[in-house]
Amino acid sequence: MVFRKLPGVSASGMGLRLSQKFVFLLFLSGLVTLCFGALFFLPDSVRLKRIFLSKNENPAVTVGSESDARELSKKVPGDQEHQRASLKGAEANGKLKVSRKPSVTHGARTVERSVRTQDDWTPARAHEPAAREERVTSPAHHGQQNSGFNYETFKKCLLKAPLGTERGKPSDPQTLQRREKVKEMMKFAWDNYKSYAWGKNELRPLTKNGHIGNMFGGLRGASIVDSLDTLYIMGLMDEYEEAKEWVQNLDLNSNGEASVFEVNIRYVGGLLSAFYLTGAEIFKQKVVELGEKLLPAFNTPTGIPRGVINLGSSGTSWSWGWASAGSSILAEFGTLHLEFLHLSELSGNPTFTEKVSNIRKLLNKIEKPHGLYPNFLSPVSGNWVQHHVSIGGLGDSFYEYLIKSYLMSDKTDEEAKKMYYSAMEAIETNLVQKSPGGLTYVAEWRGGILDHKMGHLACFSGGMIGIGADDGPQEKKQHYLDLAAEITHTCHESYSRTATKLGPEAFRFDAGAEATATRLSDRYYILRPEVIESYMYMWRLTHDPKYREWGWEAVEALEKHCRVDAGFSGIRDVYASTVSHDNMQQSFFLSETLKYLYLLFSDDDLLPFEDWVFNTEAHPLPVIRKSCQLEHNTRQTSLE
Ligand code: DMJ
Repeated sequence: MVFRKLPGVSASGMGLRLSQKFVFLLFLSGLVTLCFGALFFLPDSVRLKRIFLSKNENPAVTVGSESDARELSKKVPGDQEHQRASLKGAEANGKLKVSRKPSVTHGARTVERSVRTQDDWTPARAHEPAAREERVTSPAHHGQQNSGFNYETFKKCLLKAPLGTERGKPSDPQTLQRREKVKEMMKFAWDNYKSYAWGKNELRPLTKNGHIGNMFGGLRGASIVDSLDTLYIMGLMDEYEEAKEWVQNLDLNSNGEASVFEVNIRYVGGLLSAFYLTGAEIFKQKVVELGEKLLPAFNTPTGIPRGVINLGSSGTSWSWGWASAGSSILAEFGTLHLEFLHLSELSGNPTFTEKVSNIRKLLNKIEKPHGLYPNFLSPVSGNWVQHHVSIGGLGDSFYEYLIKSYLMSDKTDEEAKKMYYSAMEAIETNLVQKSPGGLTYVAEWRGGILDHKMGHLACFSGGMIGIGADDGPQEKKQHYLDLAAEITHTCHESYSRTATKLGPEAFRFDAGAEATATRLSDRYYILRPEVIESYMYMWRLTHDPKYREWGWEAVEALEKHCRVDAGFSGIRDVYASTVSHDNMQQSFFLSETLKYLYLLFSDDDLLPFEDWVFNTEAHPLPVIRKSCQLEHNTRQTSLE
């Protein structure tokens, strides 16, 4: 049929003019676009999205803002650790939303044996009957590639015995007594966890029960895995055996939503350390299996992992709902390098290394405002999402892992070294400040505007700058040591200016404040380690006795204010002499706070820095000496 066009008359015969028809069509198409678009913008469109989008499609970026997260996290101070500066891992009791976005697609240097050779190792261990070392049996676990990793070779490539001559026993009686006290605290914390919360993630010491939370995606026993190496180095061998026994049945087939970062630093880090210290095959099997479950989080257009993953078979991953515009967090995706290199080492699977090398490559390439690394990056576009920079929460361990990657590579990873020292330059130029009272602090940066605040989390930086002092420009060595000492001093001030002698979550340097919390919401202390961590590093680097004294002040304060009938608890207000407890014994108290205190009161040969770097949860990981391992393997092959 042919329609004859009459001027001004609709061809359809509906009485509409051509222009009217055009407007009508325009309206219709607008309506359709609007309805379809609404699926993506309505706050709870998740289920619909799941219907309309396949897992391989890349949805629009998520919504959520940093300030939302801050507000929400303020409501749950000190309850759950996920959190850098109260923002990190902010599912806070399940109150923060996770944006359910389906994942998109997902030198060889000659080793100098300067101090003690490997041959000295065995006699050293003979003094330590308690430190049982377990033989590696089968080379490869089902489902794992044959890595060629050999535990005996690994040990030969260490420069010193991991536990020292006498497990780091200090010679002077007072230090020894203090160390014994710390060990007693660990046993007390452990025994209570065992009695009231066994198999749960943390102990609630007031109500005497366990806490599971939703940070680890259905994984259990965070306190057990986090404690393995602390128990072992303290010589609490019965307790270590109980923990190891439990790990035999650690169920990795959980289906929940986990923080990639938290699972990595606590579980992967804890299992790796336990394996390297003991050689027990079970830890290696578990850690490689768990590492593989984290891999789908990297299936994004850029390879920058998302923050949350379903550990079940779907491997779906999401961005945190609170992170700006579906972004990933610098301190989260920047804190995988050490563990992932070791996962490749143990499994023989290069994928782990490739994933983190790719993150490094992107960060190296991308333009940095004033040389600084903002905290939020889109895993879709690979661009910064906003310009908040911090060496505390959201940024912190990214910088830590740069210098530690260099150290862990036997000082061969030049790229990490370069990135670390340039970042330090930018931080010094833009963030490091001196208060009117003469305290050095590291402020935060919000698109060029300084926020004169330092979080407890940022206090790890004293130690980090200290260990990095040696390998930077030689003319800056003393400068970095001084800066490290000044920051550690400021962090100590934040403790000594409170009624409890424990430090607040954040302290400020404005409106007349000098290292004190001005907001009620910043006054809590959740058994965090960062200040003590810096004491430990500064002690090893300088042997200035003040660091041990400061550590002892912290022990006394913990005993007085945090120890309760059934464990240790965080407190809600460090400025109140009558404390109110938060009823949570965080797993990092066992893995970090008590371990750093124990090391502070030990000789330097317990986990010597020449051989070990600590991951951000204080799990020691050995320096990888490729050339040494190669040399031994070649020798071995030629003997066969
Ligand atoms: C720990 O889980 C780690 O140190 C992490 O890097 C920061 N937060 C806690 C301790 O405060």
